[in-house]
Amino acid sequence: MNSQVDYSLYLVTDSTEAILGSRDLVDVVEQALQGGVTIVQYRDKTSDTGDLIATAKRLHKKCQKYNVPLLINDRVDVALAVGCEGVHVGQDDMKVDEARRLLGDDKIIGATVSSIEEAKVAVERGADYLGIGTLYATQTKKNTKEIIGINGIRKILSYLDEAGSKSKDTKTVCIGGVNASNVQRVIYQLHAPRSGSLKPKAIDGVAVVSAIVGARDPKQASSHLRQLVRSSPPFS
Ligand code: TZP
Ligand code: MG
Repeated sequence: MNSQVDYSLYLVTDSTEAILGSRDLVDVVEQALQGGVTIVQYRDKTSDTGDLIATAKRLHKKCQKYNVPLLINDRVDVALAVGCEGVHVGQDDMKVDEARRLLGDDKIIGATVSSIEEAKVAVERGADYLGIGTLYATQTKKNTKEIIGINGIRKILSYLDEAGSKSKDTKTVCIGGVNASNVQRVIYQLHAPRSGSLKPKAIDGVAVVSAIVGARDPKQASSHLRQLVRSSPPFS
């Protein structure tokens, strides 16, 4: 399953007034799908369970139309209720191996990691992919403590490259403050050769929230980001 998943332009949703405004999330996600996002995570920290399931079902229909996987942030129960393609768990959520027991081998399970130690544990527990961050400070997740920058992400990618086949097979995306103005520089800096250090494992995608959900034209923003990512080595 994992080998067929395209993580290159990973959309994480946000339902807050500050980013989504008064628009309908499902409309915004459909525009992003039209623009070419390759995977979607429904992230909603405030809705109650009934509303989460209702919105996730609507999102799943749209994602299926574009053959794009839908993951649910935090909530394995919601993913099970909806029958979507998987979940994304943070360090304070259900553990990856526990989620795997509930969801089975065919579903996608991703984990947020900010350090080599967290990456090691998530890989051991069977994560399909790692969301590595936070890259840059962002208004979208104000309370994030772990701003690790390009160097922090490079360290984790280098560790994964050296730590064995399971780590090598685990997919990776970076998250935090990525937008159209910096995405090509970010991708370049993550892989640029440096004297005295190993070349990190190639990243599989970039995850964005406000650069798409907060855009005036989410379709155009997605299509632009997709073109920027696709034309950057190692994606090109
Ligand atoms: N996890 C780490 S940073 C972040 C999440 C969910 C938010 C990223 O938002 P943006 O708008 O792409 O900077
Ligand atoms: Mg979480």
